[in-house]
Amino acid sequence: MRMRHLKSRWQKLLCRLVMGLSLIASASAGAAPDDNEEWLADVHQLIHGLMGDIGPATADVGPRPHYLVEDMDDGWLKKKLQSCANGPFYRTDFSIGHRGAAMQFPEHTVESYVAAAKMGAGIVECDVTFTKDRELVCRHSQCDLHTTTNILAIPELAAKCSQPFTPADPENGIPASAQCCTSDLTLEEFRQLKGKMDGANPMATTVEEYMAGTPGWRTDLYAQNGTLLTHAESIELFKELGVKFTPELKSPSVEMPFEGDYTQEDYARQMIADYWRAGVRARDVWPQSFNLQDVLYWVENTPAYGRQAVYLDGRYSDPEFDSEDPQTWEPSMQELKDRGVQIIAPPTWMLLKVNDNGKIVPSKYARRAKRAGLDIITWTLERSGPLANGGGWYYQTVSEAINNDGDVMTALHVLAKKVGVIGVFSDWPGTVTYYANCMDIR
Ligand SMILES: [Ca+2]
Ligand SMILES: [Ca+2]
Repeated sequence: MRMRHLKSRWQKLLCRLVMGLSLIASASAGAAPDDNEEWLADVHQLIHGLMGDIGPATADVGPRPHYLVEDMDDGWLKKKLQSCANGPFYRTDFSIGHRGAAMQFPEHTVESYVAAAKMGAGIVECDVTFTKDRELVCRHSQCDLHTTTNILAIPELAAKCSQPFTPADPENGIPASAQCCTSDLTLEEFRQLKGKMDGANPMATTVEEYMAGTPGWRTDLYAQNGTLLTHAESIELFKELGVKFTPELKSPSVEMPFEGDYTQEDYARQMIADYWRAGVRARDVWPQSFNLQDVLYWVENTPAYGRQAVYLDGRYSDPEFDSEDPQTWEPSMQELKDRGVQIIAPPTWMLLKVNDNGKIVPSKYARRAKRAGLDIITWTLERSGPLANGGGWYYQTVSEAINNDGDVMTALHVLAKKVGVIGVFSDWPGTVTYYANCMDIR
């Protein structure tokens, strides 16, 4: 039975390879069959097809970083970065693929992850959530299937959504809506979905209009067949690519314990167990969560993996929070350190401010985190589209110093050299790889 199952999957894989697609999801069932040499050989062949000869020693950063460097304001940093136009470019752990390479590839798909690795991301992210049958899968949120996949276009699966598609009612000012969660589906049902660019059109009166929500500065060019995958499959894929791992335990959208007996701790433990099972060294894994309790759970119960656990700082959602006023940070940087947190990860804007001379410099938050001995990772570069109007949410503390696309490199330079972050998530890893390679940051 197992052989027949594998054989049919292998045939599917071959068929889709011919079509130029990528197929980790279809090559494995449930937990990745890491004892199966044939499966690994298939994966290896597939990666070779998508990656060519690109390995850790070379990265293909593509044209965008060169465009950004040319667009920079004049100065020594621009000259320095121009001097690196011919490389060499290579993989670096400083460059972290946020949801893969989500600027142009549908997030959390094989295609997006491979693109990230190809652009030199040394670490790639699977955001982790769970299905109805408690299988861990890569999605940014438990309930984003209606904006990140084609679920609404598949009537029998759309029928399982927590809330079906409801068209906009312009006369009464009511936007279109839907709510489709991984926990609405079994893994088998989840596997029938294809990834698309994240977005929805709130003015839509049809499903087709609703699904067409990609911002003009992204693209649907690579979004026709996004291959979804489980967390275990992402581990096998990343192993084959030779990249490291930064899974994020996403906050459940359903009440926990789920169905009465699946607790938050079960969920946090299950994510780590996938690495044990796959034989991944703890030092290659950076588990993340916005929930401090998850981070402390790993620190206390899975200490090898807790050592590099990343506390994602979402405290900005508290209106009292001020990245220039330590009195508003609770717990304090020192308290976090004392409780065993080693790495803190705020959004880029919390680490930056503009000084009296109009220059971007480290914020008080950044300086206090360093002083407490915390390492810092930050998110997310290349998620803001054109920067002519100040860059929006990710640049909110420095918008007065941001007025052209090349300013992303200036901000990145302050994060790297003045704040001293150890890694930067980006939606287009080539940009961070180019900078890091040029500055000899490993
Ligand atoms: Ca994430
Ligand atoms: Ca500028």
